[in-house]
Order: sequence, then C-alpha cells, then structure tokens
Amino acid sequence: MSTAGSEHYEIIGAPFELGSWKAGCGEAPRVLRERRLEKRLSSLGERLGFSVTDGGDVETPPAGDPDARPKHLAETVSFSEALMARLGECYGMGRFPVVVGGDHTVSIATVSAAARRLRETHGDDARLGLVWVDAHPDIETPQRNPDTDLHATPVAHLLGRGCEELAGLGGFAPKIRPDDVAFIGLRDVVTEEREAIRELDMMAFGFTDVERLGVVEVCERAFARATEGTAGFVLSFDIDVVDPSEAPAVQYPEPGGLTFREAAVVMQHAATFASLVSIEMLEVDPGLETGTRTADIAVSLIWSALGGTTL
Ligand SMILES: [Mn+2]
Repeated sequence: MSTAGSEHYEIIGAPFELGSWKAGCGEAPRVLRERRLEKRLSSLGERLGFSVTDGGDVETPPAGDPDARPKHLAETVSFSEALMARLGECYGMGRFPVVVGGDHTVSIATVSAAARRLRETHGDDARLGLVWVDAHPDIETPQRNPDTDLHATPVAHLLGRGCEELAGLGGFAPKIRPDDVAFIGLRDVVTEEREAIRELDMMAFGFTDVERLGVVEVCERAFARATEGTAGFVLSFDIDVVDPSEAPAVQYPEPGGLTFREAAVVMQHAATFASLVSIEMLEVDPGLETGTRTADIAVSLIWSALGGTTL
C-alpha cells in the first residue's frame, strides 16, 4: 500500500465547536493528542519514509450572540478565515495537512484551502474532488432552515449555496462541483437534503449500499468520482459514520454505521492516491464516553489514511 505521497504531514488542531448545538467537539484535538496521535503517525512515518509535525491548534473565537441567525455565523466566518490562512501556510511549506476537529463546519475552510491551493498550482480551472464519509450529507442551508446548526451545512456552502460569507470564503465560489463529490455511509438524511442530492445528481452511497455492494466496490466508485478529472481531492471523515457500538462519542448516534474495519478500508483506499491533498477527522465529542474508545478509533483511522496497514 503506498502513501498519499507526501514527505511531510502536519497535524493541525481545529477545536471549533460553535457549529453544533452543543459544546464538546472542541476537546477532540487535545484528547487525540493524549492518545498519542503524533507518536503513532511518526512511527508509521519511520516505516514509510515521511515525517510528522504537530502544528498546534488554530485559535477559536468566543461565542457571540446565541440568538443571532444563522447561528454563530460571524464566529464561523472568522474561524474559517483563520484556518484557511493557516492551511495556506501549511501548503506553502510543502506539507500535507491532517486536520483534527472540531465540528464539521471546519470543512468549509479545509476544502476551500485545498481548492485555492489547486488553483495556485494548476490554474483557476482546476477541479477539486471530495469524498465525504459521514452519516449525514451536511447539505442543509440556513436559508431553508434558519435554525440549522452550521455543521449541517458545509457541503452546501462548498457548492456555492447557503450564506455568501461562507460560500465565498477566499474570494471565489463554488469550491467544488456536485459531480466531483461522493458520499459514503449516509444513514440520516432529511427530505430536503435527499432532494438536493437528487437534483444535483450527486453520487451517494447509503449504509445499505455499503452492505449490498461491499465497502471495496463502494470505495472504487466513490474515489473514481473524486479523482477522475480533478487535480486533487480531500477526504473528510465524520466519526459518526462509524457505528455507535464502536464509536459512541458522537452527538447523533444512529444504528447501522460502518464497522471500524470498513472505515479503515475507506482510509486505506484514500491512501493509495497521490492526488489526495488533505484529510480531516471531525465530530469526535470525547465527553460523551467514559474511556477513549472513539478517540482511539479516530487515531487509528488517521493512521490508515496515511498508509498504515497491519502487514
Ligand atoms: Mn458531518
């Protein structure tokens, strides 16, 4: 199994949690570090020939007016700008970002930064692919549901929908085209999201598709969608795609999730592409479990995404 082809990975903590209705995901970067994230990746790097740096956390803004709508938009914009700038530095140093959230609003900045990077290296027409591994498609908009939590909206914003302040992050939009995106593991989708996925003809594999087709076939189709015709792609991983019996520390536990083994296959599949430009592990809420099972699974999955295999 080859690696994503980078010689230097940088861990970047993004402890933003205002995109969710409850606090908690902001603790994940600290807990994943306590579970020896950097050490495990560095050990893998000794085997595969890459180095790893822990770049620390991007600072998060304090919560503003809780009654403002869309919820915490100003704070989300200011954090997204800071994270996007930080990722620009990371790419500028020739490093590959390994982003640890934080809630899923973090993806608005990570995918925007990757899109900007490809525009810089491949020109303004460069397309960015996206593999979104999640129980939810996160394609809601504050226009349709003013009370939505913004972590339910990143895909919509990356497609150029939603709020202009977020969709236009970095001064361009959209960041991705619907036909360059693939969802894996969906199992909690609201009607309007289902309609948006159909209307935009997006590739989506629900949890029963994973069962029927097998995870390898799903990976082959999904990663083909994100890599063919694109200059690079991002792997965004929401830990709630894993079954809560194995990864319980999530805010929306839903039965029927991927097994840890299936999730590891997805990550190892990602690692075979040299065009992978960034990965992220989001939505771990460590306070929702006693012990560290979910955090440990998250660390192992990141390890797999950097090319980690048992043998
Ligand atoms: Mn999500």
